[in-house]
Amino acid sequence: MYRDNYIKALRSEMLEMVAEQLTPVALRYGYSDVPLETTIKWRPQVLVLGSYSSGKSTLINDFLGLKVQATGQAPTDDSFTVITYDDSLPADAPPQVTETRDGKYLLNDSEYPFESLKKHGQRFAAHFRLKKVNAPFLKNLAIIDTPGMLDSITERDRGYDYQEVIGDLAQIVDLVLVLFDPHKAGTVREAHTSLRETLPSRTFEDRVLFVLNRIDECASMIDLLRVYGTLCWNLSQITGRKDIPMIHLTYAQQEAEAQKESRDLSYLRYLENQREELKKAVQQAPTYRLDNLASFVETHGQRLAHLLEALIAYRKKTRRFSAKGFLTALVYGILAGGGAIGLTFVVPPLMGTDIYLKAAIGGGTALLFLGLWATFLRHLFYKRFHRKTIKQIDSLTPLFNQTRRDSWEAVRDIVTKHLQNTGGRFSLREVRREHANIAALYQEGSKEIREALRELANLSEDEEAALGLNRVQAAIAGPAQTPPDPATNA
Ligand SMILES: Nc1nc2c(ncn2[C@@H]2O[C@H](COP(=O)(O)OP(=O)(O)OP(=O)(O)O)[C@@H](O)[C@H]2O)c(=O)[nH]1
Ligand SMILES: [Mg+2]
Repeated sequence: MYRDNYIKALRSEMLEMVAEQLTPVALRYGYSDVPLETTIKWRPQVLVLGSYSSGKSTLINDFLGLKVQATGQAPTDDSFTVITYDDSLPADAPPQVTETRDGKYLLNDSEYPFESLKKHGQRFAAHFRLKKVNAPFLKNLAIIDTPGMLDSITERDRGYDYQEVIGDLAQIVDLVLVLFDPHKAGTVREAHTSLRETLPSRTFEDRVLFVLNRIDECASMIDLLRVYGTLCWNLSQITGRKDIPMIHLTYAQQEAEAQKESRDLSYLRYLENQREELKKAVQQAPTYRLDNLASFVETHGQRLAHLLEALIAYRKKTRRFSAKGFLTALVYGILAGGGAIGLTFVVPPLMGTDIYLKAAIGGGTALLFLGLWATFLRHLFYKRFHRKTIKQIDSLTPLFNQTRRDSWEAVRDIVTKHLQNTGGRFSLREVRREHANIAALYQEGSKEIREALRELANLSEDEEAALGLNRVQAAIAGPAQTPPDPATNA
């Protein structure tokens, strides 16, 4: 109970952090159209991916203890189904589907985190739905069943971009199960690529569980080893890593039972069906959610800080440019004045004038030149400078490592747009203040959150409740010191 409360409190503190500190800045600069917390405020979610007929729906039905999803040998289900808990029935009511809602409702109700998927259009909306079930398995999480992956030629007939939808969902959810089956161990490549592109690389490996399902359909132990080997090889090609991620080996007990008579399944004796283990891992989704939230704060904090840093760098550059421009104008003004005085000594009608008039002519010419610069030339040069800086926008920020390059990639166009829209005129003080807040949040705040999460994993329940929360509350109360202005490095 302590643990649950602790997780809940930690979660709401982090949401508050996002809503109060990141969202206002994200909305102001066009970093996001909707409040950032929209996608993370709902319950923890698990996304189930895999090729068609790999047993996704059967596995989900097993978890729920109820046949909620249709199953079948051919590609059976071409919809995304969010399955969530309904607590409106008495605790002893038998598990059942209590409500079904269509995609339109789901995409337009701000209670759910799916508003950002509206962009995938009508065809997608027609293949998206929600089911409420009173199965205890769903008490702390929702699970999303997906249409099976087909080969890429058939994919094009769907009428919406399947890879994009998977990518967007993967960003919202906390845990992704990728199911393979012995017949089609190689076809998940495309989904995996889009996952890799959309999940922050740091948490990618932790948030994906690989499952080799339907292992009861292998002809023998040797056949299973062959399939397992192929899958490992494919995964290492996809992840670019030599170490093999953990692969859960599972099968549906009832399906295996049904085949017992007709086939020799004796090799299964040597294998543990890891379904229960997988179920337990899936039920850890609320903990993954905390980790996901911490990454969310870090990633968006870092990107927003980078955005503001570039704006500060722009203003500093402008200031240097203006100072240089003024000095140059001054020098030219003095030269023009000097030139005018020189002329009074050689141009006949002025040759006889006294020294005061000569000085007045020189001073007047210098002032005239400065006036011309202030009213006309300065703006002309500034416009040129502004256009050139926007063209060479990368010069506003040092990109010394991959993280910097990634975050710049995410905000580069937003910075350009902001500079274009404002003509480079915005309050430097305001941007500096926002930058200091956000940099402190992602440097200090997220460190504290990570520490609290580590302690959550290590401590006994009582201690967790007492110590961890204090840490997080301290983190949220604000950082101890204002971080240095990173634009000085620029
Ligand atoms: N032998 C065996 N059959 C299975 C297993 N899991 C599922 N099946 C069967 O395989 C077929 C496909 O299962 P589904 O659960 O519908 O697969 P799916 O991944 O949801 O398929 P789509 O929704 O069409 O993408 C069904 O006929 C299931 O009964 C398993 O572990 N072993
Ligand atoms: Mg299915």
